[in-house]
Amino acid sequence: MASEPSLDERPSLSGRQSLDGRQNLGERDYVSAGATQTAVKILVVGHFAVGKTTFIGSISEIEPLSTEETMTRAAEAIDDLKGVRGKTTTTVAMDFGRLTISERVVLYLFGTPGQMRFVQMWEDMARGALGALVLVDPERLADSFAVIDLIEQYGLDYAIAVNHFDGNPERAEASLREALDLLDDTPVVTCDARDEKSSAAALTTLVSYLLARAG
Ligand SMILES: Nc1nc2c(ncn2[C@@H]2O[C@H](COP(=O)(O)OP(=O)(O)O)[C@@H](O)[C@H]2O)c(=O)[nH]1
Ligand SMILES: [Mg+2]
Repeated sequence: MASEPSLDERPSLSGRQSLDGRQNLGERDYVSAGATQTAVKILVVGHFAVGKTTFIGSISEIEPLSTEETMTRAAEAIDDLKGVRGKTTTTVAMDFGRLTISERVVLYLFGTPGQMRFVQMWEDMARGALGALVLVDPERLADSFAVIDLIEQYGLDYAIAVNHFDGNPERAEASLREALDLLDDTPVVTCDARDEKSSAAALTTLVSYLLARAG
């Protein structure tokens, strides 16, 4: 038996590209007959404009569901737009996507808004989640504190994905760990939320960590 295909070797799907170039993947593209699949719920969390919608959009094998709305003036007063590049929409509820990472494991991704006014949503979102990927903008680290507090409050294991925005200097992992007060074994990866492979690598790191912890 061949080993499981890596993310780079996913079956090519000639003729199945949709108009926007997104591949319309169906379960049969990945799953052999009789394979038992495990659905894993993963939260993709982070503060406003950290890249959650971008991340799920780049990686989802189904057309991601995203509830973006053009920001109203009212929301502008609430969401902190300082230092946020060209952002004209905000997620009013959540993003949803799916990623098959092996024949047996399918991730269901729930992008969960970090704005404090959505806190009541976390109760539902956290239920049944195996863990969370916390997207962090190294230039706005303080904005991640509340999100990490929430994740810890709900007892979810997590990994940090530092979303690398162009032009920003790399921040040394040690200083980032210290600033975010992370445990030694909490994984920290760098990613570009616009890039499918980079986002997939971040999720794979998280899932390996979660599965190792689940024993
Ligand atoms: N340069 C760069 N821009 C990004 C990256 N990720 C997201 N963006 C942009 O940052 C803005 C906020 O991203 P969005 O996904 O809407 O953030 P959300 O509020 O967390 O869902 C958008 O204009 C994105 O195009 C990234 O990795 N690099
Ligand atoms: Mg969003």
